Amino acid sequence: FLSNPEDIGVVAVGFSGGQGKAGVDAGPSALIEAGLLSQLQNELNYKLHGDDKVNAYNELAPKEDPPYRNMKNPGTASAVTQRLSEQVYSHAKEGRMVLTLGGDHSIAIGTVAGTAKAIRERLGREIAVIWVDAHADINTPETSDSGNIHGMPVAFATGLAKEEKPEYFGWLKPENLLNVNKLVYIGLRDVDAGEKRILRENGIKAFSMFDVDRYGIGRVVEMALAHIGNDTPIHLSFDVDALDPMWAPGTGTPVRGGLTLREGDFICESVHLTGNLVAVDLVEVNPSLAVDEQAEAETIRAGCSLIDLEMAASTVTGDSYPYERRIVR
Ligand code: 5AB
Ligand code: MN
Ligand code: MN
Ligand code: MN
Repeated sequence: FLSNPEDIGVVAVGFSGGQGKAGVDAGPSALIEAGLLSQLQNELNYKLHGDDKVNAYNELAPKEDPPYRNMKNPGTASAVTQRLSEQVYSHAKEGRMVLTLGGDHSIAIGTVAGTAKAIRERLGREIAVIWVDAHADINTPETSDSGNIHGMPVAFATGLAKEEKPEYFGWLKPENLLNVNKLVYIGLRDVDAGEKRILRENGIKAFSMFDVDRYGIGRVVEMALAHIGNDTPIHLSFDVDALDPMWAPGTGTPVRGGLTLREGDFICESVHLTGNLVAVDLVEVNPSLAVDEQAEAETIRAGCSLIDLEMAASTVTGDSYPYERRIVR
């Protein structure tokens, strides 16, 4: 079976060291206080595993963590993501769908590593990743201008960024890695020059906001799913900044011209409906960066809506599976 449809492993990650702005470590507690988990448990009848306590990963920061290969907080980010990868792995190994609440997007180095390994062991399969984001997050330490690791997780997750030293992501082994052919982006609109080169040279599939306008979100999701294959376990990594700042202003690197909340919801609902979803990350929710309380509440509400994993189409029409399913549970 792919995963027990009713079981979700929850990991809340209070970590902000992948970038420079304070407050993103408070994202998970804000989402949980707003009812994200109780909504899954009480209204949607999922069985939640793991603790709803937030892992205070910021506290793992050593006293000294000097830059390495241009990366900021490299030792902390490496230690945090390594630990996180083990938590995610143990949930996924049990057949639970893993829900990780961030935290900045550097944590996806750990979540993808954990799911990739667990799914290889449990199903003998490679995972696919759908990365929903305004940004490509595929800088290597050398192409990055900022040195912020939240702009690099895809490079590490795919092995495009390589490192031997275990204290600086050298703990990533082949079984933790994602095949670049199984990666697809939706929502891009702010991609660095070096990242564009990496995407082009590796033939990575990407649907930018231009494509969303051109084809509509329905066809974009269909094409994204067709690219990774109908029979592939999917890890969805959702950066809330993929949404237009109108819907999610409380985030560290907002970019105008983004997805509507409804388009974001549609992506989550569609991927869930495939029956192939094995993990979801929701990251970069930073309540303290919203201009006022209302903007803060909007951002949290948007996050809760993305994750309610309600099958809108099916509950209304009874038409459960508009997408072709090949993996038998
Ligand atoms: B996020 C930028 N490309 O590398 C960089 O929010 C931004 O996880 C990265 O998508 C944004 O610093 C990272 C300029
Ligand atoms: Mn982003
Ligand atoms: Mn991101
Ligand atoms: Mn929703």
